Amino acid sequence: MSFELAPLPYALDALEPYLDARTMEFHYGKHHQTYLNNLNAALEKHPELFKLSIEKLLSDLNAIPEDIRMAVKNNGGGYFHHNVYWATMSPKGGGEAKGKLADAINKTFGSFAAFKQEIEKAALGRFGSGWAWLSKKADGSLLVHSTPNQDSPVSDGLYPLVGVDIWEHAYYLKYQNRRAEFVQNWWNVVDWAAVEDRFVEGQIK
Ligand code: MN3
Repeated sequence: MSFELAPLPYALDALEPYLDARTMEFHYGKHHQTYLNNLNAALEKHPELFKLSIEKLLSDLNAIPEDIRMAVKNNGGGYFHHNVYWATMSPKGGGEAKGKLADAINKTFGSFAAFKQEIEKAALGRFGSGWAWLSKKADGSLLVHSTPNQDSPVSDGLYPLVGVDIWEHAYYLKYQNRRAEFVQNWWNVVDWAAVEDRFVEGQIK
């Protein structure tokens, strides 16, 4: 039983004009698919690992056999992070967090605007490829942070709620080098109801 590419929950052009269809076509159809293919190819060498969830695999990399550990870290991270990315965007997204998530954001960062600044600082401060995240710590509190490459929050005991992909493949076709403009536009498609569901129910399992 190998890992699979979940269908996109919307059409490739549904997040226009903020995320363009051509970028989505390559990002989902090629980049995400390749992470998945490489993850499955690595796990074929130790097929007993297919019974674990992707979060579980990434949460304890030392338990992964050494011959595939780096492949699982990189491609498993890439597979998992894009699952989260697509699932936390929507053509009806944007606006601000509500409910329990809004309460937690206000408590941690002071305001939603201050939280946005923290994410943008993390995204723009990451040299090279990676992600900027809002994650939940084991004690349920929130953290904004950045990870390089496809290093996963779950490998540090953090549960990612929402993240912005700051690999150039996520924005270069439309925004070229303008990462800040891309991040500004990404806010318009964040599905805060989906993020709140992850906050309330999400855990590594
Ligand atoms: Mn990507």
